[in-house]
Amino acid sequence: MTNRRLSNDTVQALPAAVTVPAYDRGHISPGIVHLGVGAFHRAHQAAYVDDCLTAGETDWGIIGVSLRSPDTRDALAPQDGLYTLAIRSSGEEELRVIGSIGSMLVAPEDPGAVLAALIDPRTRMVTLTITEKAYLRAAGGGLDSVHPDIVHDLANPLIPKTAHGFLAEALDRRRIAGTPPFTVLCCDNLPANGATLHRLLTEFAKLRDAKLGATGDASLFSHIADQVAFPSSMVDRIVPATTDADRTRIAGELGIQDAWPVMTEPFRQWVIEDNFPTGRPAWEKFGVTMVRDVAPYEDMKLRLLNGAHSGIAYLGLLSGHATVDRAFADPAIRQFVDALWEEAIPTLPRDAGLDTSAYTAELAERFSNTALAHRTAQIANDGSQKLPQRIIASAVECLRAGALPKHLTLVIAAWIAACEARGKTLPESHFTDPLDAPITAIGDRRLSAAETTTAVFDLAGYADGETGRERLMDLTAGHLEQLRRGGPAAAFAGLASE
Ligand code: CS2
Repeated sequence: MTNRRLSNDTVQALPAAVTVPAYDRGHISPGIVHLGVGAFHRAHQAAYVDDCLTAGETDWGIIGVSLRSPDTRDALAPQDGLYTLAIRSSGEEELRVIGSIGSMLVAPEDPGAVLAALIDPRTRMVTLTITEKAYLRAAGGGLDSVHPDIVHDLANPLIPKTAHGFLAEALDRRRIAGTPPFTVLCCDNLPANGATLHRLLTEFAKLRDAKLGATGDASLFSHIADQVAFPSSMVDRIVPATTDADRTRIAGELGIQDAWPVMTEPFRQWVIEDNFPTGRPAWEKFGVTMVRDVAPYEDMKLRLLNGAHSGIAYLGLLSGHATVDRAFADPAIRQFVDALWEEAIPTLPRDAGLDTSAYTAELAERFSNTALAHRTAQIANDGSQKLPQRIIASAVECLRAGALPKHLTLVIAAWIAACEARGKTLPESHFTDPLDAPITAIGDRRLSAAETTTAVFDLAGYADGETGRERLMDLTAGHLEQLRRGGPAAAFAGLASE
């Protein structure tokens, strides 16, 4: 196998079956700075933007920023930012080289360069996929103002570490320079993600104003509260982590090396609130749905897709299934997911025109895609940050409506049981969570199922202030007891006998 790498020089000589950028990359100017240039972004937004660049919208190139690790930049910089997107369905693979990421920056190496890109007047939009935990929400949902990185960024505004610190400093400098603010488009799996980020950033700006003594016209808080657009969006595409076997297979197909190809499914969806005062690409030409209100789509996706995903991940791990398709082919898990959907669907808005049966039928097909090998351990990461919007929210509403969220609460119990299984029946650190230290400390106390559940709910702030909280903890504790006694089989049997 050749050692030649994918790059601007080699891309035109790829086999004809591989789709390559059909535009002159030298004539693209950057209009978007993206924070969190991981695999999901490269399979989703970067592909939609690539469509727009192909259609001649040349001023929407992407500058990709990693807030933490240099890995993506190290893999893609020698490739001029090019990478292969492998679109896989059971039995077929389509390869497409994406050219929309023009350059990449690694924030910890050079925060000044990231700020320079953000304040460049050509940057009209900042998009984010930084994962749930990087929004640094405290258990109650507000900004975790005592988080060391927030404390750092308030003390050192010129060398920020967090997305909040970068956005605040850049918006302030643009305000002072008289440059219109960029639009901030959140693309993470959070409910009302634009409004949530807007709220967190205004909280950050308030603390920053207080520290800098900025009041009146100099207040960043008022500027962000009144002048900056934060459209919400629902993003969807399943993106399993790339393996070495994928790299070898793709190199074989291309005839040259690609250090970091991205794997994905044929399905893609993006629903965006149409609020872009500084302009946007004509995404709607490529299947993006531009709407006034994203909330119903977001809730449907978070509660049906992601909620089921978390259930499949934890129950799958406890049942010995390494991938989503294998877990979903297990009749007991399949039946569980159907029942979970039945519980969650009535919590969705009825008047928004959502077709939940078509949606769940399509999800069942997507979860059955054997070519993806989407690992249950990948989805299991960061459960404490994911369950509130995927499971707890629907469980609370289900109770409010007088129904019993038996299946939803089993997902919470399965998460706790999967955490307890690490280092025992599951490998140590098989998945991780920002609350790992306190979760492990709770496990080490060998408490009863009820005591453990209460300690975990308190720690993660689940259903805080909700009248149904005790009931949710009771249901969860009952499931946890069964899981500890006899694994998923006992928990499923318990559900059936109620
Ligand atoms: C998954 C999501 O890892 C996870 O938690 O549930 O990444 C999921 O694959 C995407 O949201 C699909 O759009």
